[in-house]
Amino acid sequence: MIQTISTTPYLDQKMGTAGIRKKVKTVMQPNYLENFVQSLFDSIGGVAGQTFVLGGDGRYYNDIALQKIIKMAAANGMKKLIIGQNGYLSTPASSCVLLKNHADGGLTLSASHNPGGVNGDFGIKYATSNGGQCSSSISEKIYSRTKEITSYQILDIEDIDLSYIGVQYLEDMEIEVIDPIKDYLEMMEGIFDFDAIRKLFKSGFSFVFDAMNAVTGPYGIKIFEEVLGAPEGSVHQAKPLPDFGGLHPDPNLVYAKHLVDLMYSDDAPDFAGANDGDGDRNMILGKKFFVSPSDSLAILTDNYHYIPAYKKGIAGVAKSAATSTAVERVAKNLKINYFEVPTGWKNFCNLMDSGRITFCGEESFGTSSSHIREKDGIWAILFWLNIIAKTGKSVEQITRDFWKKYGRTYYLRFDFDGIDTSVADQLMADLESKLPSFEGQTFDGYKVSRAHPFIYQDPVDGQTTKNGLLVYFEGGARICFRLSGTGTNGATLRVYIESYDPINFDKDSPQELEKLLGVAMILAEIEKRTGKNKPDLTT
Ligand code: G16
Repeated sequence: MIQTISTTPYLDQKMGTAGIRKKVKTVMQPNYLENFVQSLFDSIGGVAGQTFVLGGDGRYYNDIALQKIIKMAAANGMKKLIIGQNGYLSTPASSCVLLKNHADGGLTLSASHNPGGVNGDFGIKYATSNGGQCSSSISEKIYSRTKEITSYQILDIEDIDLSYIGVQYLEDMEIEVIDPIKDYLEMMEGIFDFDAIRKLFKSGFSFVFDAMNAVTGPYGIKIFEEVLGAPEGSVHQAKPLPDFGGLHPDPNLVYAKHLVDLMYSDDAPDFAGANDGDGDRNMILGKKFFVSPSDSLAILTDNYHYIPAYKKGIAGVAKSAATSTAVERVAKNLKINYFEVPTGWKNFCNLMDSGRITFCGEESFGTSSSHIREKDGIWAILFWLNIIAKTGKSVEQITRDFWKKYGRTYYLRFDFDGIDTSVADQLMADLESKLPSFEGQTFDGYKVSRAHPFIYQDPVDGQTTKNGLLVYFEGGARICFRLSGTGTNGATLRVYIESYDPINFDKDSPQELEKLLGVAMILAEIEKRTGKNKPDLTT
């Protein structure tokens, strides 16, 4: 039944910040998916005798892709595939299952927060045996292979039924269909004080979890409603849909506006959390209050002692360079390790594997710890609930206490979307060459103290990565410029801006950062080069 099918390469199968992401219609081209999967298998020396975890966020085309991958895995001699029932596994649950089973690798079919449906995006995240996404050197190898592939192997058989939990065999390959929630729930029970959170809900604490019609809906119902006792109906948009019900499943102030509107209304519950398509991102809101992701990382770190699993201490914390510096002040105060890494969760993994850090997070609504090697949306919400249950304070009080202790970092990210790739590349190259000349100059009242590219040397494998350009100003303000690695429509220029105020915590962030945005536009000549006089998206 094994067929060897001849194919010709596609030249655009390069992985970005987190796996490969393409328009669904691109992936539907003949042999497109098969070429990528076979190239992946080939470039890691084949998968004969290996065990992989397979799942996804249920987006459009996942059902077809799952079947193709199962048949290719068997044809390539894989020993075992562990698959989430009906093909569902959130990205954090996938990492959890991979680690628990000591699997060799994992494939999560997701384009994360990108929209779904036939006109949306499809993606594959590839994790290695440490539970985290593969390093850039492995993705480069896969990319090289995609450019020379001539054939792939696949079984010519009927589709496999993934609706029953249990074991079945395909040729010599074992397929274990698992409950996608069970292992993940057990892990969360081992980290947090579930009894304290149960009491909190019992006391009438009102709560909404918005799953954005994506994969964590069933996880939310099980964990928050059934196990922790949040009232039925607390989980909104709980049914995973292939097109996310038309939503852009990215939990931020723009794409989760419905939730923000609820939280700023007079009917707002005490707490709201939201996740993205594959459940690795999170947004935290209190009554008429939004917690910026950079602050959230810093607040969780400062409050680690409320969580049973971290009570004995944490080794350190890391953030991406683009993320605000709020957590740096916490690390200094707690006297724990502190690292800044390039954007991309994979860059935290060596630090976790080597015991250098326990927590990590990014401005792009991602926070997690070394319990897995991915960011974890539900983990972050449980962490907040656990702090609230222990302190009896609201989201706003906890955040204000934090600002009082450390000062407030005003922070926003401004995106300029759909730029011609060559224009964006040239903009970054020219900006980089001009950076040294900015030092000492004053722009609209902001004096540049230093300006340089962000270059990271991984302390474990010694690999050097350049990612983004940084401009620091006297007084603690900072601008970071970088190009996104997750888009599917031209280039997105991301401009991350922060300022620091040790005393005044009630300024409006857009107003506070307006002048610095103007400075960023001048430094990078954004309008002249892109024709855009304002960002397309502010988060
Ligand atoms: C991925 C990565 C994150 C990164 C984010 C945005 O998240 O895992 O590390 O911060 O993309 O990356 P970029 O700025 O390059 O678009 P996700 O949730 O999309 O997997």
